[in-house]
Amino acid sequence: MKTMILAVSFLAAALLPAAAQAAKIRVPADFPTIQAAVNATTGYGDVIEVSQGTYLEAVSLVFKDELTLQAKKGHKVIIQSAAATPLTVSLSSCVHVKNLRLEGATGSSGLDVNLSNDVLVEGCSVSGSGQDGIRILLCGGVTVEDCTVKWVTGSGILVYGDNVCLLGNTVLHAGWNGMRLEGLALTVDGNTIKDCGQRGIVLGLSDTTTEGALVVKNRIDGAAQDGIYLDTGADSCVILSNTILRGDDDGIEVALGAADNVLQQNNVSSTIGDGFEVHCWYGSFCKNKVKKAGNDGFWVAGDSSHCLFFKNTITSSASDGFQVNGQDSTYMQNTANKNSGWDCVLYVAPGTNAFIDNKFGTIAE
Ligand SMILES: [Ca+2]
Ligand SMILES: [Ca+2]
Repeated sequence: MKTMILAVSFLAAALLPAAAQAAKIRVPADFPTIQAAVNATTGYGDVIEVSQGTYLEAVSLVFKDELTLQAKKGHKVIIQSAAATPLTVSLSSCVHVKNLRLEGATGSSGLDVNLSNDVLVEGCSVSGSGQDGIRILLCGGVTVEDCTVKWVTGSGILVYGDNVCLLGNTVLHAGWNGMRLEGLALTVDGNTIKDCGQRGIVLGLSDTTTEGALVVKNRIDGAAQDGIYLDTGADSCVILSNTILRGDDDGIEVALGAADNVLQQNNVSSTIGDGFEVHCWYGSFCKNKVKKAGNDGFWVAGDSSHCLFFKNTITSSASDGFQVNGQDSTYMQNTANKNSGWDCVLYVAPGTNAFIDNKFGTIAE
């Protein structure tokens, strides 16, 4: 037994030199600038710990593996750049960026992560950038968690990549969209988006596929356009338990060409446009609640078909509850009442849709 323990100890000792190469580098104690510290990292698992201060730099991490860049615990660390991006992570993997404030960047984005994988950005804040707040391009496996983006000219967070998670972030006063994403297996969970100049969350950048996104428990308040928008090519996404209020356009719009999406248990209230604007094919709309829509509760457009509307509740819309223009869809066990127009109005031949067991206060054909 003793021999075995010795053997294990020997093995551990043999493995130690590799681990021992990981260094802790302090800024400004060891290097005056963050970039100098980044350049000095060589091994795997290095940690750069930055002490309180404002660093006037545009820091770039290129070809780095297993590197952590973080503010010292309890220290307020600002990386400020007048025009260029304050922090860029490129061609790197296993990078952890934590508790940094990225400011300025009037000519660019606040944080760029590109051509990288396995990157975690945690507890950072971005403000003042002249383009997007955080931009993740051509990446796989990036998580942005508990970050704040505010007062940026472009979108709050822009994603073009696969397996990207946006968790518990706050976006305030983005000039364009709060979050705009395209890619496979994206997760947008528990974020707060307030007062952005365009849409709250957009799935789709171009017409290529955004497949299998999960958008859950986000709160979108005061978007100048739609709260959530599924663009053409957003397929097989799940939009679940989001809250959308005070929008200037529709609560949720699903564009023509988006297919096989599930929109369930979302709460939409006090929008200026429709609660839901539906153009899509094979959409499933279940147990959503729309209250005080400025137009229709559900405007089901003439280009939509093969959708299921099940157990949705619509009250107090300024126009109709359901305005049905689409075809070949099923309306089952929905409730609509106290809407200013008709609770349900059919502009297509009723025979193209199935109505089963709904509770509509008023109905017109
Ligand atoms: Ca719209
Ligand atoms: Ca609309």
